[in-house]
Amino acid sequence: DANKAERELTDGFNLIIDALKLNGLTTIYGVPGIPITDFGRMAQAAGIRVISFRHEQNAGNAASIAGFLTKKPGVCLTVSAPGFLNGLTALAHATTNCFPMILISGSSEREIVDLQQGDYEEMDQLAIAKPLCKAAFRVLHAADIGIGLARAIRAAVSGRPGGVYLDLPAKLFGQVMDAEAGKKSLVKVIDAAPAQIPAPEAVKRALDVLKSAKRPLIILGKGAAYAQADDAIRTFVEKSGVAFLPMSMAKGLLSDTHPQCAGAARSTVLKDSDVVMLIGARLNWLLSHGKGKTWGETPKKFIQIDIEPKEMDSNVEIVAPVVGDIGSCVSALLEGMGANWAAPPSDWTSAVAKKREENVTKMAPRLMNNNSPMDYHGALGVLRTIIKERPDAILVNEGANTLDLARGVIDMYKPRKRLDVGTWGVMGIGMGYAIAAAIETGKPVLAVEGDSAFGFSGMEVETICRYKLPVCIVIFNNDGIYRGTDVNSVGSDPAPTVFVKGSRYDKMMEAFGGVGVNATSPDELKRAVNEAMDSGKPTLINAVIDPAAGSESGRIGNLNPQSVLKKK
Ligand code: OXT
Ligand code: ADP
Ligand code: MG
Repeated sequence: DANKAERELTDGFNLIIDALKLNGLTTIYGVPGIPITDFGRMAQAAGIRVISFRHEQNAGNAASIAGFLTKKPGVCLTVSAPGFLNGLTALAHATTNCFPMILISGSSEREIVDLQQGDYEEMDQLAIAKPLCKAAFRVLHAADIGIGLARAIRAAVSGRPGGVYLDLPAKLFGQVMDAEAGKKSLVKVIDAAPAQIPAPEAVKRALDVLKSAKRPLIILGKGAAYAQADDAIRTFVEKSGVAFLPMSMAKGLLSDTHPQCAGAARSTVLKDSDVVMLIGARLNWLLSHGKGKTWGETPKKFIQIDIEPKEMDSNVEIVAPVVGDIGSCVSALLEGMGANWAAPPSDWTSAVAKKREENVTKMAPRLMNNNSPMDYHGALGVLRTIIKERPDAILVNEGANTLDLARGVIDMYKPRKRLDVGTWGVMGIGMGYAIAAAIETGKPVLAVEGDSAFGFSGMEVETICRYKLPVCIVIFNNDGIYRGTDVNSVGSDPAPTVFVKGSRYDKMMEAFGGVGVNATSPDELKRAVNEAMDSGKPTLINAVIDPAAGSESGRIGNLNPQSVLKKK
């Protein structure tokens, strides 16, 4: 009757799996080891997709972007102390970027950790995670697993989304309880991210300010992309007739080729606009905090739509705050506009269009060169056409010059297709994002990577090959960070910004059975990328870029502190 007894019992392992499945969390990104190895095996056997990485930071980045793409928390699973800390960077990054994610980490025995008696991988993980994420919870009893996960899910996706830490001590996994009681203890979260309806007065105030504008501008941020209110946003922007500026990850929410898109007239619209409506974008460093030279002399009135009330007035006065979820807010605005909304003055819209055409025309010839070694524009011109022909593909992008120039050159046509370094400008998101994008969407992924940027997550090419993912990585190899030309004037060590010259990253891919290509001209690059996108085979293209082509820190060199004492 041992069998009968077993049938009537459940344990921590099974309850965690059941709780995840009950809530539709069917993919786990992680790295196995004590105390979670068996858990991963059992989860896989129970039908959960377990994607096993080479480093937790990449698994965590994958989980965070899965959250951004799906509005469900991405799940990352790590071992105690060092694995936890590796994942924690990604958790903090998710929180900073407002992506919903749950970092689940095994941990060592509380009794030993709290007395600091030197347990295996001892660390007070809950205390360390707390200041770096939106919420942190620990489950000590199997009967609380259901509630613990429910709290984690709600905390991650409701209000402003973010990262949540869930601490599961090793002992919990093996804890046994009555199966029936266990089943009853699970919680299927109802309405995890409730609609937050804006106040009618706030909507009216915003419309009044927008109506009064002579030179209005709408800025779309990645919060607007996350909201998945694509139709409402498109209708609102078109009905208003207002020029829109997409932040990097909001590109494609409306096509970059849309007649109202002011992406190619950025300086002009920031300087000369009089009313600016922010939709899911913060006035942080990426928008020069809403003041100073970038914003010109014209006095501004800001309207801001955001789910987080504390975001209002964070940098400058917001004359019309609209607090709520973007879907509800934009729908309410649309309704309030009525049937006869007047388009903005045509001198403004045509001034914006003129500036945009000037910049586009200026850039066009640079994109058509077939130089070898390549410069950024020659290589990006090719990739721009490939994305135009394959608008469903997902573009992952990191680096400095490789990032900034690709953002400007490569037009996006559909929402949530451009994934990049985000609010922190962090290197290392590349392979984690590429893997999760392929897993979550099933679409082909093109990862455009600086050679330095790639190095932060490069070992995951093995993961890409192992899971046979349709990921094509193009490394813009200019022999270094920003440029490959720096020299050390006093000794024989290389300068801190340069790498081994003439490296062949394509060989890394071949080591794991993927396709490696060395491309020295735009024509070769084009052929190789198209082949990869057609075949869906894991491919890495080493694109040889002129080491002198880049500039210091890409387009944000102004943020580097300067030494007045530096010898010339
Ligand atoms: O209007 P104007 O005339 O001004 O023109 C603008 C647009 O209107 C126009 N435009 C267009 N023209 C024509 N056609 C089209 N389609 C078009 N679209 C736009 O172009 C200009 C510019 O437009 P843009 O780009 O929109 O505007 P701007 O002014 O640049 O916008 C400002 C910003 C701030 C919003 C924007 O620049 C931005 O989003 N920047 C993000 C920058 C960022 O995050 N950078 C990454 C960090 S840099 C540094 O920190 C690096 N590190 C250190 C490090 C990091 N980050 N992380 C970790 C964990 N450790 C260390 C490292 C190590 S970068 C780096 C590696 C770099 O080396 P790599 O080898 O990887 O890369 P390479 O540089 O290639 O060697
Ligand atoms: P970007 O970097 O593209 O400018 P940010 O990350 O700075 O964008 O801003 C995103 C903003 O969107 C955050 O302030 C966040 O609170 C907000 N946000 C995220 N999701 C929603 C949503 N569903 N409804 C309303 N606001 C949201
Ligand atoms: Mg480089």
